[in-house]
Amino acid sequence: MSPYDDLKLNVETGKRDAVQAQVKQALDEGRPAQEILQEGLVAAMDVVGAKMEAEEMFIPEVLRAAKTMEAGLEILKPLLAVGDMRISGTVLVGTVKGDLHDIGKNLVAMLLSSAGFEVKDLGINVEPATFVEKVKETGADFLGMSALLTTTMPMMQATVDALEAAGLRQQVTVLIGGAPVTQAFADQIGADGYASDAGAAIKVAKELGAVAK
Ligand code: B1M
Repeated sequence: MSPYDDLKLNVETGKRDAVQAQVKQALDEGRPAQEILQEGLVAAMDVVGAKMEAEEMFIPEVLRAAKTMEAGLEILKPLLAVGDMRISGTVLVGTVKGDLHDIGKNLVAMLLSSAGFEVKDLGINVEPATFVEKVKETGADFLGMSALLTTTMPMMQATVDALEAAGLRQQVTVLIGGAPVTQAFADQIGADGYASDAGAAIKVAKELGAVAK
């Protein structure tokens, strides 16, 4: 029994108003925004994922749950900001080609932005060539790629290779993440960093930023 059981069920079943009210209530009770995010909203999506895998939930219901989760996240957003120190660094973020999942990527973008990075979000289903073009165009310091499907992870490798072929690999620090992505995979494809969640993404970007050009 967790204090977030009701909230999780309401995310799962798409009860937007109830979710927003419960998030507000949890904040009023003094619960930390990070806890509400992880143990409530993100945990609900893990239940949804398990049900999706077991074919107990289907795409329209999963989408509804995702939108409901985002409605809860809207309320937490201002409280998840992690500081106002400006850091010199531009980060391009995007979900790789073939992949439409963007909740995690949006969360990473939001927290990086609140940590002081200048973030440019390229959206979902981003081709390796588009990542390369945008790195060239913006001179970004970091490229952050997200993948939620094992079948789209190879697009991260394709993007790293395309950066190499364009002679841009040394100019940009590549950071990757997403549920199926691991440090071992990051090492394998020659990415500079891996982060398991949005909080870790900031930490890794700051560490890598300190050693970048
Ligand atoms: Co999708 N889906 N989905 N789905 N979906 C998963 C990923 C899945 C694990 C569900 C399951 O079967 N258990 C499974 C993947 C299996 C696999 O590849 N091993 C799956 C599948 C199979 C599919 C489809 C193929 C289903 C189908 O059509 N038959 C299809 C593919 C569509 C496509 O992309 N081409 C599909 C579709 C969808 C929806 C569109 C319905 C919807 C996405 C809506 C949207 O994003 N706007 C959806 C959803 C919601 C999910 C689950 C349930 C939840 C994902 C989520 O938003 N989590 C997911 C199951 C799960 O992950 N538990 C599932 C919450 C979010 C905050 O976490 O995205 O992990 P996450 O992000 C985290 C970290 O990973 C990390 O930080 C984030 C915040 O802490 N992170 C980074 C992410 N990116 C990062 C980048 C970084 C650093 C860290 O650096 C740059």
